[in-house]
Amino acid sequence: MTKNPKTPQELSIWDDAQKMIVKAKKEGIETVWDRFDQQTPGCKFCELGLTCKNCNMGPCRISFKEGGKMQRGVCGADGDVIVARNFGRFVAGGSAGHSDHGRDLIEVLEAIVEGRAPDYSIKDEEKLKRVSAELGIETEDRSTLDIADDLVSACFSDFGSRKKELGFMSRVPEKRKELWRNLKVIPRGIDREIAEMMHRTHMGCDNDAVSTMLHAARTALSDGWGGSMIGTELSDIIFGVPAPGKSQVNLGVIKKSEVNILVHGHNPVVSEMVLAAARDPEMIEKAKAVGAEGINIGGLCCTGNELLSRQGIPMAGNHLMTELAIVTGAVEAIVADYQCIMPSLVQVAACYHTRFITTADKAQFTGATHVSFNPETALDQAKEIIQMAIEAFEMRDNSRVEIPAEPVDIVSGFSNEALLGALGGTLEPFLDAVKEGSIRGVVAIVGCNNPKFQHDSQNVGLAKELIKRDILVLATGCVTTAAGKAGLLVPEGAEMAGPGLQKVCAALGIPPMLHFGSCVDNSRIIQLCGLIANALGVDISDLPVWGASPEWYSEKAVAIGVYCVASGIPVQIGTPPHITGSKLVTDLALNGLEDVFGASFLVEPDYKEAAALMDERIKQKRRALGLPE
Ligand code: XCC
Ligand code: SF4
Repeated sequence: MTKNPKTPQELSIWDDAQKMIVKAKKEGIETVWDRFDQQTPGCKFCELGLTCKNCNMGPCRISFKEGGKMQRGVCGADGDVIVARNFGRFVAGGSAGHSDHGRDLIEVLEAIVEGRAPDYSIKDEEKLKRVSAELGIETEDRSTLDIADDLVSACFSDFGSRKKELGFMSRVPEKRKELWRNLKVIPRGIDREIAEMMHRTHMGCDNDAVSTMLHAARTALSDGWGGSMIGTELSDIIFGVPAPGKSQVNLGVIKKSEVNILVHGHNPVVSEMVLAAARDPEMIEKAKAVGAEGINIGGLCCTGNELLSRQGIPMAGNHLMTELAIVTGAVEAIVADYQCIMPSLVQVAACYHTRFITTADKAQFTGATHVSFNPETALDQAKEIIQMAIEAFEMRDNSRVEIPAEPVDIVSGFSNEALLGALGGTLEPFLDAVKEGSIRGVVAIVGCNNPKFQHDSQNVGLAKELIKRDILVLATGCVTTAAGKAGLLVPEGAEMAGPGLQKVCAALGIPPMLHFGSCVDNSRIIQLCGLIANALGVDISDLPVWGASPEWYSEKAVAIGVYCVASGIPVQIGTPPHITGSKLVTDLALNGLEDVFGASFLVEPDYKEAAALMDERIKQKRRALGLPE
């Protein structure tokens, strides 16, 4: 039963989504929007962050007694402490997700070094050497595997407790590092900061909201400049550095005549191998033998972004499109690794011939087919998965197939290396464009969808508002598909940009919005900010840059937001996290952090307002740098 029925047009800005929402309804399939409606309104106490279940004297919930006095939990914790503890654990959850993903890449590199992963290799030796040298590893006259062996050790040791500072602190401008040292938030060990957050938020430990919030910053920094950065760099070393190339987006990338397999999740270790197996002539023959014209791999969410940026495979959809992709009736298999995979996909897949296949032992779904993916047997297991999809193709009910759109072209696969390449090997032309004002600033729009908003309305709306103002926009994560569908990821998209950005795009042949990869790849963007700050001899907080996540939903998105702010990059978000029950914590997030880190959060649900406020700050920053507004 729907309490507040909305039209498909109100739920998503996209035609392909709207058509599939109608089809789902007709076929009696429940979607994220139905469940969102059932769950609304959410619990007020939880929304404010004023509930605590951290011990068994509770659960407790805090409200204001008459006279405005704040109640306390059974242990005596007040609302500020409870909100900060909840937020701290939220950030720890997100940091753990990105960082554990990073660790999985180290394990694959280790297996390559030890000769246990015959299906993987080191694709980019040059990057291996470059990154290793940055981490202080000797690279002269040494074999690739010896260097890689040391890199494995260096990365693993960033997860532990033996270091005073993470390896990639070498990429952080000196001024920023000094600030972190003084505040005691310089990240020491990735697992350590996460574990310490769990410790601090146990009953009777860190009972000062500001102190907990500062550790939230340290935890998030260990993600951005640690776990995520390791994830990105090792993925580049193993699978190659992204370079610009053409691809396509929307549900139209699903092909009626082919065996369609959608990879979903985050870790390229699985999806890269599924792609390799799908390209195997023997598997293609098998697909043809059951009447298909071929095997088509499409991406969902961030593992899709990983494959898109390195291999140019098309994106079927972002977070809120994942159920709807199955509703096309033409998906033979969803191959999932971990994170952001709605449990409901098992039920939606069961309404069709679609096989829902999980691959990570740490992300199993009741009702799914589980293939315990192991780097040592990866290609064979990937072929086994393809085989299941081929068998499913024979069960497809073609009378239920509806592919609702023609795909839209995009250019994707930017990276710092690719950007520098496009600029002729130096940042100078880019800095010149910023100095003269043809690029007035840079905003990274990252992250998710959330049914609290009309799907992708904010992601696309904000991007368009910004490029109009000659602000270059970078996209990562689920924003990518939105940007692509809106025509913003092709050079012709520059028609929607202001005159300055238009000129730059024409000169370089680039789109006004650059796809920078998956969400762990936001580490590329903070690294780039560090490079620019160093080139200008300033701190990151002096730059005319922003992060934004208008439709964010996940713990990981908040971890990204916090590491950006702590790195000196202000962040716009469309909805607040569950902190508004504490005035102290909310004020800190919106204003106080400005004095601590030189950046803070802006909560603004209206993209036009958000763009105007962001522009205002970009002007201020330009003025302070002595640049024309
Ligand atoms: Fe998840 Fe990364 Fe958000 Fe998309 S953008 S909904 S976190 S898949 Ni990262
Ligand atoms: Fe309640 Fe304190 Fe226990 Fe939380 S830690 S549940 S506030 S008694």
